[in-house]
Amino acid sequence: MNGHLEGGRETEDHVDDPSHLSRLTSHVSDASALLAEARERVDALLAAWAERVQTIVPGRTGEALAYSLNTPGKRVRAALLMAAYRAVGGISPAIAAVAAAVETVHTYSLVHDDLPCMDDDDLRRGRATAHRAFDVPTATRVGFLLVPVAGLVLAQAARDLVLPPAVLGRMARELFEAGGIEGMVGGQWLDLEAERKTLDLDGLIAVHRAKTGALIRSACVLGGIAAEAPQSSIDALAGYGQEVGLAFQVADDVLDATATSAQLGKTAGRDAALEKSTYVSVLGVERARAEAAALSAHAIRHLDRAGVPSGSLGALAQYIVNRES
Ligand code: GRG
Repeated sequence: MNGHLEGGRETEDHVDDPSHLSRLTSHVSDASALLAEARERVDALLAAWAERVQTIVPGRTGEALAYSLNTPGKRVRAALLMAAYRAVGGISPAIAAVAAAVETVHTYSLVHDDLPCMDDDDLRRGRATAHRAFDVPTATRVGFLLVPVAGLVLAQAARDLVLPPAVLGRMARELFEAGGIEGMVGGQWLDLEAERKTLDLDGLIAVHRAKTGALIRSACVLGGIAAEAPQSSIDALAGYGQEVGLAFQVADDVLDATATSAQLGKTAGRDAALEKSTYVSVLGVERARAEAAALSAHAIRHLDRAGVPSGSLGALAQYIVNRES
């Protein structure tokens, strides 16, 4: 090997060498392989955390925590994070632990989103929602407890990656700001307030970017921070993440209107039932699909402009808008 490692990251001369890159990423060069890898690694890590949290939180709440952590998701955020890390030269397999922290925050948001005081849903990831499998107070506690669990998962990830404390601090700030009032929580708040109101496209974009986009963008940025990439590459990942984050929610709006509950593993048609403004209600299905595709193409341009290899991230951007669940 000609290059050398800096904090688990390969130097730029290696990143720019296409033959080296293809060796590094050949096994994950398409979206389905990346997602399968992310699922395998992250599910194993979360299963270990599920066992561990049950020794700290006993009884029914511990069981419900384990149930939520072990409920299988697509792990799109994890795949994006791992692909972003590799795109800027990261090579450690321990990056999956950072992805597990993001998926833990995502899982908390789904547990709370499904509660009767929010979207009130019975089905999630093909299984009963946490408050249906257990009860509302237990599921409420589970959601809150998953936030500090995410902090523990992230701290362990930084140790596994042998990252300095300042990098852990930067990652923690990135993740919890994205998950907070200026990101996911704020977006959900706007979304709840918008029920039974008609939003225009700008209003809708503001909700989607915060509610769904912020955590997806953050997953991409975290890949860059964990690789200790230059700021210009992290900015490109942020631009990419912002576009695919919005595209993800536009595709979600389309799927909610066009797919079945069996296909989605969650109740289809929920947006119409809750009288929510969505890309489909504002633009119709076909224009919403076209908008998602345009956002995905635009996302890749952020990477190309900064010279960040866009193979795997490009494949994921396409998957995000073409997915069937
Ligand atoms: C206190 C106001 C307040 C909010 C708490 C509940 C909450 C925080 C935020 C909800 C955010 C949310 C549910 C956004 C929707 C994101 C979305 C499209 C989820 C579906 O993602 P997938 O398809 O799910 O990746 P899987 O199951 O595959 O992981």
